[in-house]
Amino acid sequence: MKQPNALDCAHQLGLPVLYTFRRCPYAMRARLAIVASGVKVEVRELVLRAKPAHMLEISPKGTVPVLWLPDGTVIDESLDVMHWAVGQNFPADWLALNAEQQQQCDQWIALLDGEFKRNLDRYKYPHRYHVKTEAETYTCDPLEHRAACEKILAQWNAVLEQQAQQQGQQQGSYLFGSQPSFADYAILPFVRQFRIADQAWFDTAPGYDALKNWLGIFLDSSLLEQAMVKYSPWQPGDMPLTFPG
Ligand SMILES: N[C@@H](CCC(=O)N[C@@H](CS)C(=O)NCC(=O)O)C(=O)O
Repeated sequence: MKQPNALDCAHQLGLPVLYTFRRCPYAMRARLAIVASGVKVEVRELVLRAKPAHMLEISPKGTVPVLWLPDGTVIDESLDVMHWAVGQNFPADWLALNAEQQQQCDQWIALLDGEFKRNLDRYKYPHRYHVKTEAETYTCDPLEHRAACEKILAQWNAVLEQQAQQQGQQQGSYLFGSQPSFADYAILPFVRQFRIADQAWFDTAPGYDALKNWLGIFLDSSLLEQAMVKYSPWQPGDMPLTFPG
């Protein structure tokens, strides 16, 4: 077998290197911002059970996404990668948030990355989580965690409904109006995951029309299509690939 050497992992295209995993919602939000900003990176797809040694060397916490800039800077939090991308070239069709909207955006993202994600994981993979009481230990109840996610989704549904009413239209509403923003693309990959956990239930659940409309537009978007292009897992020495391609 060919042994990797440092050069096999180096920046070969003069572009930032993005370690990513296609299905990860954190990596997805980073890729959405990269595509929307029109910046190019060298992409290194991976599988979570076999993370490249080089990625672990530059970011020992071992989560994706990881962006490695040509000057050696490592950005290994998805929101920071988003901020980096839009800081390079702010997407023409995104709403630039004012201070008040930014505060709201940060609050929603904290709710999403905290309470929503915690409950989403337990809804999707109940067998991985156990509830311990003094008397017994049992697997958590996925429906309890789905209900906790729903409470949060209902808030966003109400915001989206209000935006649609203000614009006098049903189609194309985002969290801050008729234009998408950082908040929408930071949140939508996780709402997509929530739907996938039980698609038949989600698609027929009453009371989420505005949210479903918002998600539906995202799912049909060319932005998502470009962000979800498939790459084979990278190995040191592979020919470098650019993203978007
Ligand atoms: N706070 C991190 C979270 C990233 C994260 O947890 N990513 C998951 C994949 S969805 C991961 O890499 N987990 C490591 C593993 O499963 O080994 C971020 O926003 O970038």
